[in-house]
Amino acid sequence: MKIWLDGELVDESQAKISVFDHGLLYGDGVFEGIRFYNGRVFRLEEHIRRLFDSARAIVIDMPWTQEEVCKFTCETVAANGLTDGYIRLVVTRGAGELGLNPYLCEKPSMFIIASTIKLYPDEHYQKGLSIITCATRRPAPGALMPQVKSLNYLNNIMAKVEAIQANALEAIMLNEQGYVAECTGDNLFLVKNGKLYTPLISDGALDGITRAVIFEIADKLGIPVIERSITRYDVFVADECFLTGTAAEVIPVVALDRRVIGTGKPGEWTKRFLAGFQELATTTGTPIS
Ligand code: PXG
Repeated sequence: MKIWLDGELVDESQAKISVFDHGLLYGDGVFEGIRFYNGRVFRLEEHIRRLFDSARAIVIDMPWTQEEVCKFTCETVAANGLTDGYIRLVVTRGAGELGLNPYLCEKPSMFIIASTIKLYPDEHYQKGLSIITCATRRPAPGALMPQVKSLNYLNNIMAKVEAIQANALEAIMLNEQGYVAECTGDNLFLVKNGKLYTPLISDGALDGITRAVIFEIADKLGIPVIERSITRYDVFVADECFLTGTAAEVIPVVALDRRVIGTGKPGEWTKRFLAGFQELATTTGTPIS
């Protein structure tokens, strides 16, 4: 596998980062996860824009332009001869002295991995997921900005541990007020009485690219979208529930904390969103070469 690392395509065995990199020492960095389908990168510009916004928000000066990073991303996919898969783009603060001070790091590092990812077994895309509510809370937006896709994922990983230990594949994370924020790596949607609901970004959700794609599809399907605070009650009494994310794509949820949601089967709206997503993902995007 060829990895893009600081301007060069190198063999996987040569793709190394310093133990003094603050990305590793302090989780000081940002990342993106991007999918490509049929030789086209889905929503590439949006992902790169969000990467630059994340970097800006944590005071990392990107030494490349957004156009250059788009080009590097496509080159990495092409160098690995892939047509379908997942890109992991990581920007770290770079190597520096011990101690939190990011200004002592000389320059940021960036690497791009083009590979594959699978969050949930295939069968769950047809039959739906049974998820839990976990005790691990989302950090307050004033502690860790939810829009920033940072390298601080311990919070989500502890939530994932809870899910796995409870024999579930995913967990709903609440914020400190008890409102639903999102799942460990996906945004959440509900359908109730012909309307689509999703948590506010300010309740601790990532401003997901797939979330935005769902808004577009909702517009086409003529279903109103409402962003507002959501509680577990809303999930329990919803007609339908599904999760979205670049890695997860669109996946139905049929139970929360062992309580059946709606009919207990993926709902009709959910299926329409799944189909709408697949259509866009497989027919649009930036050509790799
Ligand atoms: N919430 C969180 C916390 C995420 O990390 C999403 C929502 C979905 O956002 P997008 O923009 O992808 O629709 C994410 C997505 C990985 C990995 O290993 C990355 C994510 C999720 C799971 C795995 O690269 N990020």
